[in-house]
Amino acid sequence: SSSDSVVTLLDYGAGNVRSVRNAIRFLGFDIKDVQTPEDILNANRLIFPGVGAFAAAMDVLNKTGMAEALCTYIEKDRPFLGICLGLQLLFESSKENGPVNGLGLIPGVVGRFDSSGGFRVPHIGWNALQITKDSEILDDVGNCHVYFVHSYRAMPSEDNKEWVSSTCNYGDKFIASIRRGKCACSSIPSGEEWRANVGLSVLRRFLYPESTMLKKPTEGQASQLAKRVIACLDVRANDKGDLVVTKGDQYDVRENTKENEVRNLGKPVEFAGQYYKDGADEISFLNITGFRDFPLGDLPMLQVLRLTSENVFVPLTVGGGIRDFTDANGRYYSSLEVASEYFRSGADKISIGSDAVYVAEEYLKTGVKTGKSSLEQISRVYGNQLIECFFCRQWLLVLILVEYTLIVLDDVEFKAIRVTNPDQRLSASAMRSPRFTMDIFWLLVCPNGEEYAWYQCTVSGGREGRPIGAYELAKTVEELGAGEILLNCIDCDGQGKGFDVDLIKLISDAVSIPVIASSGAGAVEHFSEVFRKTNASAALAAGIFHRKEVPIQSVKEHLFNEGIEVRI
Ligand code: 1PR
Repeated sequence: SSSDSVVTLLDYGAGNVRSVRNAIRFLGFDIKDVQTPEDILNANRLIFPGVGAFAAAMDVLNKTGMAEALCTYIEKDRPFLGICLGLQLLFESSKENGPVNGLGLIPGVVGRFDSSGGFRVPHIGWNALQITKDSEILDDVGNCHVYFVHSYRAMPSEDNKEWVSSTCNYGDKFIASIRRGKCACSSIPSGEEWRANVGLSVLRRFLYPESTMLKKPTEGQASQLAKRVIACLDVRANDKGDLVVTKGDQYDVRENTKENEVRNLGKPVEFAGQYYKDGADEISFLNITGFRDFPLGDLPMLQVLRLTSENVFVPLTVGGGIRDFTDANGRYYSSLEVASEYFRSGADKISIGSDAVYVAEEYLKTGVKTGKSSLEQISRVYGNQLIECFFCRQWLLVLILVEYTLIVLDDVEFKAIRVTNPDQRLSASAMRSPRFTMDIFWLLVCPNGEEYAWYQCTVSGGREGRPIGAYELAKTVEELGAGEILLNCIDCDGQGKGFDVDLIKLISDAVSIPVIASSGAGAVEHFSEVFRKTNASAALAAGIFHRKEVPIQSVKEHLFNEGIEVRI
């Protein structure tokens, strides 16, 4: 292909930049991967999707001589699009595991968000941009929500203001993108924007400089971090071995028929594609038999991820079976290897359920961080205690400075356990629940007048209760490196009577990382209720969408009309 239809891509292999490649090809360009510093110097247009730890990236760039070539290329004002870390590395240094020197082209130091103001770190979700100077490639993005996942950011200053083209507010007003001459660093909002041309328009504007603005975004559409509405797809093999979307009723996924077959709602890739089009802010796959199968052997699941990630451009979470594993041949696979395969297949976040409970129990027993647990292994590579991580999948986000925080979701299930007095509780989460005491159901099932409930963690898809409570688990996994908590409540799962607001409030008040409310959504009002009564950052639902009772857009319109910030 002529050099004019080639994009030189600097992908130094720190992670999956699949969506960048998909987008470049979608816009009609071929890709030439950088192999040597000369490839950088000879590029007609260079895109640098930065994924990975600041220090590790700089180490690769310095060792290969690419750091010097990059500086020369940018100083010659050649067309350059830095994405995420590709932007961050241009600054003087980063405090991530640092200080670590960057390329030093932009004055400023990248530092960690200050969570003291009650802002949950990592900053996850769809937030608003403030365009601060003319930057054609962002023309279609102003006033739109774009997705952020990060714990670090750089701040505008007198020394770097000539570079800054947009900012975003999250406690701090941080730099969201920069531009000088032909050097534009931002990330393109991916996800639905690709299809709705916002994300693609940014890349299109970079690759086709003579192109014009697609559409002026609606003024005032976005003002702050939006609450997220997440669609969840429980998947498992049915009795014929096909990987299908199913849905439990308090985790029971079998039909009440003579055959007692696994409930089969349809094909995972099709469901995910439809929910993406319907406006889901994220999509979660939960491989509900993963706890007993070997994920890396579950090729259909990996294939579902690969196919889905080609057409769904909102964050994809996958959970099920992520733990250390030894296969039938005695081959050992670490949880890091299992998670990495999910990432390479297209996942953006992973969710650890059962193993997180065992890990937390062990830590509570010994008080020792061995560094060998699934949470520690994975968060060390993709996110550490300070949650600096590199996101596996390159999110073309409108911004960013920051490390992507691999969100090691902790996906735990709880059952409410009734006790007659707090002394029986195994958990600080035992609580007098006005809802329970007022609940006729409670009185019927608790003839002995129990007044307290604690939330017991379960594993293996709710099949086994463990001697650890919700409160302890949440605090422990946050300490071990989880970046977000997906909170399932078996009692409410599939009931359609609303989220367990008591549980969600207990947990979202207990941790400083984002919490996703899950289980029980049955009406649009349940979403506004959980956001009003708890500090949940997102609400996840399955049955209400699968049963086509309420479209995702109706939930968002309801939230919007209730004055709750959502991405429309
Ligand atoms: O334990 O790390 O292998 O992960 C297994 C994952 O699969 C965990 O996230 C576990 O919660 C989930 N899981 C296991 N068994 C089931 C089951 O249903 N038999 N499903 C299961 C979890 C819950 C979702 C959703 C809400 C929404 N399904 O459907 O989280 O409950 O439901 P609703 O809106 O319909 O009420 P591991």
